[in-house]
Amino acid sequence: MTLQKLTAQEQTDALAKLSAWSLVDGREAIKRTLTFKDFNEAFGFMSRVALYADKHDHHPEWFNVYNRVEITLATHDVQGLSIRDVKLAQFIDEISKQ
Ligand code: H2B
Repeated sequence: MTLQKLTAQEQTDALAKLSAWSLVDGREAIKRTLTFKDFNEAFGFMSRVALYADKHDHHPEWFNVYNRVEITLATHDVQGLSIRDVKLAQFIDEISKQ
């Protein structure tokens, strides 16, 4: 089955469980900012996300300054949100426990 864009209802249901994430203005994407103790912790986190992204062929858009990581998730292939974004967001929440 080809990758599907989430329906409006599926988006609402997914976001209800991803309380740290919010919709990006003017774009079908979700975002979250995480703050760590220092750069070492932030980059360790990014390394774990990078391994997940490589394995699942689904990659975050992100921006890092020292201990802060701003992450945007979207599925370019469907120009919106898909189950892959939900799974990546869940993984990020699990490993960061913030
Ligand atoms: N990451 C994200 N976030 N969205 C995509 O649509 C996507 C991706 N597509 N990683 C993958 C790579 C695709 O370009 C490759 C060819 O599988």
